[in-house]
Amino acid sequence: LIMENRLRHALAAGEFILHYQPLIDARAGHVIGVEALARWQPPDNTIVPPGKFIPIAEETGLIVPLGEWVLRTACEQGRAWIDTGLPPLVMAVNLSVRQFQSENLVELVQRILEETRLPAVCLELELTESMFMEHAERSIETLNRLKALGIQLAIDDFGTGYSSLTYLKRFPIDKLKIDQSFVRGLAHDPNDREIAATIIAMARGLKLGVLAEGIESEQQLDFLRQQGCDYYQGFLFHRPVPAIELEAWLREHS
Ligand code: G
Ligand code: G
Ligand code: MN
Ligand code: NA
Repeated sequence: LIMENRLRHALAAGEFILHYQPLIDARAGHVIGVEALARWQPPDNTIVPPGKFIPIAEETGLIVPLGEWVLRTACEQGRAWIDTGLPPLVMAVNLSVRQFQSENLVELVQRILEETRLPAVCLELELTESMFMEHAERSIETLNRLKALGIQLAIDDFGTGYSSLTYLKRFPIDKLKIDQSFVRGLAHDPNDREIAATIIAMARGLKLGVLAEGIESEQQLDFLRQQGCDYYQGFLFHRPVPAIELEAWLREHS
């Protein structure tokens, strides 16, 4: 309860910030977008990672106003970058289970796109497999309505959930993001190599884009390149940083 009140106060006081991490096109080598990642910066100037507050926000329902703030702020930033003359970048935003299941998600996304004037094609929502475990039919309907807005849909942490793969053919998904737990072992773990290679081949077969997260080394990158992975993300390219710290880099790499 103390934490809930602190988070509620933090949202009202503007203590949440977004960091942005580049997404890289494997063939062209340039940046194609960024992922927005929430951080909490209390007045003592420490930075609290999302693992410490997203679960609590999710339990208490505060994720709904917080998620709306994240979505609006990310879309505003995407628009601001276009207005400074950068090419349109993908703005990838994480959704929580509760946000995905909320009644007015589609209307909210539509309203924020209109208010911020971010082209719909620039917005990519990151979903997780766990969102589809219950209420599959309702999930399909929500996803179809989101797609009808013109946005992109990605599955985050792919391979770590417990859901069946049937949703890949039934749901309007654009991209798979291979979880970083598989990327970590690519240089030395034959199982991780097999899993990553299989996800990439399956994505190609299903005509889905595929991105590898958490790339930290050249060895990991070499393997992913050999397998034909479409997009990269990880500290090897850039850490998540505030918008202001990324702008020059985006200009140089787009
Ligand atoms: O940035 P970091 O690696 O610490 O993020 C940890 C986790 O927090 C990731 O799984 C990421 O998806 C999640 N996360 C980051 N920002 C947000 C957000 O704005 N909303 C939701 N729902 N999850 C987020
Ligand atoms: O679950 P999700 O994909 O949203 O989580 C993204 C998280 O991964 C972010 O919190 C980000 O800080 C973290 N991250 C991004 N790149 C790397 C990386 O190369 N190595 C590690 N360890 N974490 C990373
Ligand atoms: Mn993510
Ligand atoms: Na992930």
